[in-house]
Amino acid sequence: MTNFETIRVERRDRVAWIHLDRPEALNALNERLMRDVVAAAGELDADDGVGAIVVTGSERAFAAGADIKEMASKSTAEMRADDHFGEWLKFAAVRKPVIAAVSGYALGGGLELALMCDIIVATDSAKFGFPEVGLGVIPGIGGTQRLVRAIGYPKAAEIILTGRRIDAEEAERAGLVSRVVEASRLLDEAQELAAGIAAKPLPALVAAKAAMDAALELPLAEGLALETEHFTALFDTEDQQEGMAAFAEKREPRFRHR
Ligand code: DAK
Repeated sequence: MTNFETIRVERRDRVAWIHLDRPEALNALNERLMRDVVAAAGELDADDGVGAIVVTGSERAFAAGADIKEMASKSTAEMRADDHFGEWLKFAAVRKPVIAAVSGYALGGGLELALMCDIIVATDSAKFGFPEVGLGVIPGIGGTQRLVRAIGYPKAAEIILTGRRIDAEEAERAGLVSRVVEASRLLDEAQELAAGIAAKPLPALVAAKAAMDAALELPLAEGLALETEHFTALFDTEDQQEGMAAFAEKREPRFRHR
């Protein structure tokens, strides 16, 4: 694994952890951090020994947004020319399940990073929001698109247009967060959740994620056709044969993730 400046990568069995590690800036997403996260996620996605990835920050901040100081003096032409955040699309395209374990602030680009993950687990101290309009801009790493798809237009509109922060309880009610846990339990709960997922056959996980992604993009008939295609293709995998044989033989399956 490459050496990184702004993150730490850790492996626990089939679960890989990406710890955002810029404490001096509350994990604000500067260009270096983006490149580190995208490179690490790419390596872990390609590693057969990894079944799920968890992204987390510190107790105080998951990530407090894109790095305001880095972009403050840029012009429209400069922002357009360096496609500053285009790389994040590669993170969103990771094939394996990704969990965001959020404590503290997940604001702006930090919330957008969490929205690129499949599941968000949060502590009761978590605070989510899009402060961008108050900075004279709008969410620009997918926030306007993914929040609307995640929780529906009216609630997303209130969050984006007011810049108001919501707490973990409100985020869970809105359907943004799948579970809220005590601060001291966050890493253990995320590990248990990720390990439970990673123990499942990898081809099925990848197919399920691809099919769910299609639900956000395609008309229903096309999505259903794509689901059928993924479902059918799994019948040539060893894990499908093992999973169904184990069921019939009333024993635990031994998946080989292929
Ligand atoms: N950027 C840079 N530095 C940040 C930062 C950020 N987003 N957030 C915090 N920091 C730094 C602070 O400046 C401070 O540094 P020093 O002054 O000590 O050097 C340090 O982290 C600790 O922060 P505070 O002293 O402010 O800590 P507090 O507990 O008092 O407040 C806070 C925590 C999270 C409420 C506050 O730091 C805050 O409001 N932070 C900014 C939150 C925010 O507005 N986030 C949205 C950023 S805009 C793009 C697409 C998308 C975007 C950009 C470009 N393109 C397509 C190109 C996205 C934009 C955003 O995310």
